[in-house]
Order: sequence, then C-alpha cells, then structure tokens
Amino acid sequence: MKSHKLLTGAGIGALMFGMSTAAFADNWRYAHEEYEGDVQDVFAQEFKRYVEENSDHSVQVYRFGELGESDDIMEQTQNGILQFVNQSPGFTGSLIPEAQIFFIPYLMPTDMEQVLEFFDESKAINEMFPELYAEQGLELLQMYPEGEMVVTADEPITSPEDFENKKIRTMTNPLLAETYNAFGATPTPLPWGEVYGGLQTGIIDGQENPIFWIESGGLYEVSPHLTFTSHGWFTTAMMANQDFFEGLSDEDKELVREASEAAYDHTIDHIQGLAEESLAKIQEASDEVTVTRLDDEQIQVFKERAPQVEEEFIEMTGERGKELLEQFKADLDAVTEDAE
Ligand code: 6CS
Repeated sequence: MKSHKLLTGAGIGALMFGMSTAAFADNWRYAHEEYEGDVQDVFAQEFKRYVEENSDHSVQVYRFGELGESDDIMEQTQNGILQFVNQSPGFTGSLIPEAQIFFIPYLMPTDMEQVLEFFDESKAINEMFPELYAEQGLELLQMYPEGEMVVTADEPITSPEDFENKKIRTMTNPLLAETYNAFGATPTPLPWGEVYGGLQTGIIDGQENPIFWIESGGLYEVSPHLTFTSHGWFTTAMMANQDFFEGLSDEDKELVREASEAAYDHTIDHIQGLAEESLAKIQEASDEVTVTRLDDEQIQVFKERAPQVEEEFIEMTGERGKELLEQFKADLDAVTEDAE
C-alpha cells in the first residue's frame, strides 16, 4: 500500500515536473551577496533580463540581507530552496577548500586586461573548478573578478610593521587569515553584516575589499586610510543547484548557460573603469580619506611573505590543491607571456 502510494506520488511528481519544464513558466529564485547596483547585482539583473526576454520563465533576485548572510544563501541553494546563488570564494573556501586559491597573495597580475583574459581562458577556472563545485551539488556557471583588493585601516599601511597589532577583518576562509598573519596583522574573520559596525566601534581596525564596495558600503567613512597593496583580486562565482539544473530540459539548460554568458559579458563591461569612478566619488565625499599606493620596494616586502601562504594552501588541500595551483600558474603564465 505504502509503495503504491509512493509510486502514485512519484508519478504525479514526474508528471508535474514534466509539465513544469515543458508547458509552464517557472519562477527561479536567485540570491547574491551585494546591494542594488553593485557588481553582483549587475550580473544578476542581466541574467534575469536575458531569461525573461528569451523564455516564459521569470527570475526573482534577492539581495544581501533579504535571505540572510552569504553562508545562508549557499545553504538554501544546496537545499534546493533557491535555484541560483552568487557566492564568493571568500566564503565558499570553508566548503570547497580549493576555492581559497584566490587568497594566495601576489598570484594574480594587477593588470585588468590580463586578469580578464585569464578568466576567459583558464583551464583551472573553466574546467577544474566546475568539478570541485559539482562535488557539493553545485553547477558552477561563471567565475568573474569584481575588482582589485584594497586595504582600508585606521592608518596608512606601508609595511608589515604597520600591520602589527591591527585587527584586520577577513572573509571567513582560513587561508585568507593566513595571508594576514603572514602580512603581520591579526586576522579577524567576520561575515559581511558585522563589518561596518565593527570598524565604527573599533572591534576591528581595518579590512580589505574592492574600491566599488568601499564606496557603496560607505566603508571609507569608518576606515578612511586606503592602501593599494596589489596583492589580489576580489573574485566571485555564480552557480545553480545541480539537481535543479540537471532536471531542466536541454532548451532550458542552454537558456541558463546563455543567460550566464550574457551576464558575464555585461558585468565585465561594467567593471571597466569602475574602480577609478568609485575612488573619485570617495575623494569627493570625504576630506579625511588618504590613498597610499605601495611602490615596488614596499610590495616586495609583502611579496616575500607569499610562499608561506602557498605552502599552507597545499597543506589544506593536498594533491588536488597542488594540481589546481600548477594549472592556475600555467594559465597565468600563458596570459602574462602573451602580453610580453
Ligand atoms: O567583504 C565582503 O564580505 C563582501 N565584499 C564584496 C565585494 N561582496 C560581497 C561580500 O560579502
């Protein structure tokens, strides 16, 4: 009786599922980690536009805070409550340790064109990472950079000595904490929601983020000394719940892939010149802000501390991490050699 009931239920489910993919318009839920007009929102809105203009489906976009913190929206996606999520490796690093590769300092070049070419062509990004995400039930659709990381603090930072006794907020992955340990600071991992208040009350003395976010989140108001350290890029990733994705018709799978391509292209256009515009807005809004750009000699002192973070990455991720790192470096070499 029970199995008969189950079969009937499954049959009805299959029927409904078939109908929903073939005949009905679906409403897909998509959450990201940022606010209106920020880079992840630009991506999500373009994805939504493409899906809605090219199908009968609709996409409901949830921004930061509407469904919780970054870890909450990832959990909701893995549980199938959300169909799509944009979560940055800064947070995914605790779920997929290899994603922490983006936090090995001075691995990526500073030149934006080279960085963009790397994301387009890298085997590590486009072939190896999808497999790692799939192990967590996630269909990785795009990885993309948002901007170069800039440190903000209560004083300008030019050397590891300046970082001494400074509590620097990091996203919640262990390798990024290692980077700030290596830089001479006291790393303080926190979710995003606690950063502005933490800086305001002095619980933390500084943090790192791309300039557009320092401007849009008003971080410069409470952490006015900006240092360009050239040590890395804020990278993010957009993905789908894999069971949901695999259950789509071929036509809808293609639609989702094309929409994520369109969103990627649109977002890459959006980030060109964004850092310069955001810095100009910050300088317009505040007389207190200082901008320090480390020179080659100062950068060298921080760079010398990168190998210990790389070793820690291999320690945390083993053979697979080592293979990923080798491919990542080969892909980067290909891009930087092209430029020579
Ligand atoms: O620092 C953070 O936690 C946030 N930074 C950016 C640029 N996007 C979302 C993330 O939560």
